[in-house]
Amino acid sequence: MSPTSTQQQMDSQEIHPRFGYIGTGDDSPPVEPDHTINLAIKPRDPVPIPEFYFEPTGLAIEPGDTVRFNLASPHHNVNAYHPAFGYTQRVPTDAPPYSSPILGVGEYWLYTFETEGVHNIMCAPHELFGMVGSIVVGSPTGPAANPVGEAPAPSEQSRPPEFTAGLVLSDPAMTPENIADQGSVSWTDLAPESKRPLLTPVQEEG
Ligand SMILES: [Cu+2]
Repeated sequence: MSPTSTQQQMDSQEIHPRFGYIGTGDDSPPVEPDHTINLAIKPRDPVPIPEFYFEPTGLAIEPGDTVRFNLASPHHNVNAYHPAFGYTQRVPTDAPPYSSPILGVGEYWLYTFETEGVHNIMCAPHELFGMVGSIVVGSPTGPAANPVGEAPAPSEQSRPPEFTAGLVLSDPAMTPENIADQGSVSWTDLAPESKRPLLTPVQEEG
């Protein structure tokens, strides 16, 4: 029985346009990355919900550049804001619905951004806590150049970045123009109000 083309592609040493490339610390990647983004967690006492974030949170790159997403802490993924996943279109309209699996500490994911324009990405487990990022590929254009909550309009099948995800992507430092100007925007460049958790844990009854 021959494997499916998807399996062949996932087994190969290529960076797949939908599935990227999953690596571990001691392998040799198929492509040397041009940029690195860390997937991080930082406690914030006394609030029980830590900060979940991409570092840098905003990054300007060129079409064809490869980004290495490093797992500095466990249980994250990288996911495009794509209608195929039920989100409003916040990657260029001709970008594939790309995503990584949930990864563990010591693993990394490589992705080559071929499509020019603004790519809003998120970590699916931690999106609503604000773990989102914006990668400006070549030019600050496309659907994600629109402010969160404006066009493209959500539908019944798609939702915009909500809760802290919406705050982070609306921070003044995270405009596509600022990311393009600065080249890189750190999580520490964002206002504290943009990081505040809007979801709270269930209180245990005494
Ligand atoms: Cu995460």
